[in-house]
Amino acid sequence: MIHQVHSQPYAWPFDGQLTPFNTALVIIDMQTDFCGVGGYVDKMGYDLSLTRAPIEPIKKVLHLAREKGLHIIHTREGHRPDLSDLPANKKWRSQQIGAGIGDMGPCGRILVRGEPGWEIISELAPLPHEITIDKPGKGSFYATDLELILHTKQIRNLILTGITTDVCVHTTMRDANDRGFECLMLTDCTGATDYNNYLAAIGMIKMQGGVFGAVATSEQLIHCIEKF
Ligand code: C5J
Repeated sequence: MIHQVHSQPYAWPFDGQLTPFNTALVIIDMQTDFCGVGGYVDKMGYDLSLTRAPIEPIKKVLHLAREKGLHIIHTREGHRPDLSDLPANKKWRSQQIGAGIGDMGPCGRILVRGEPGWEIISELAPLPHEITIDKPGKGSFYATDLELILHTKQIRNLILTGITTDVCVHTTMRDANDRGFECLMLTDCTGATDYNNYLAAIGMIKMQGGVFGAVATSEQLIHCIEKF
């Protein structure tokens, strides 16, 4: 049976091969450091309402995805406590903007694994059987076992959500598309530190007939997977 989401610029997935077994909901970096008071994004001085906006829509999609048996994958950006996996230029850049990775902040050491700010927010906490990918970079494939897991579980379709749209979500989507995964980004389930960048990131996906995949609202996805 063919299932497709009424997405743009094409109905997703391209071939209608959408089942709970070949599809994962990927929730990227919904950590206090990116959307909580006192976290990394807050310390850099950005408006937290932009990165908090996707919390409720993701909650709704996550609830239904769990009910329908889709694969659920969470990611966390962060570094080892000894910072041995933190490139010097990333450390330098974060210090320039007043939120040095590894430095102490109101939520513990910024973007360091095991610290309170690095944890996924309680509203979207992973269940014990769900997969969590710890990544040192923006993309979810770089220096992780995500691709191995997707191939092992025969997952071909990725529904991308999380923060930030123009950085970690986009890097992951571009990388996934190059690897042959069929990607859908949910526009209300993602947010950026800059609203114009959020809009531009959505535009970039839709260009050239869907150069990195397709986009839809959570409602459009829900309408489709409710039928599973
Ligand atoms: C950033 C992310 N923006 N999760 N990380 O540094 O998008």
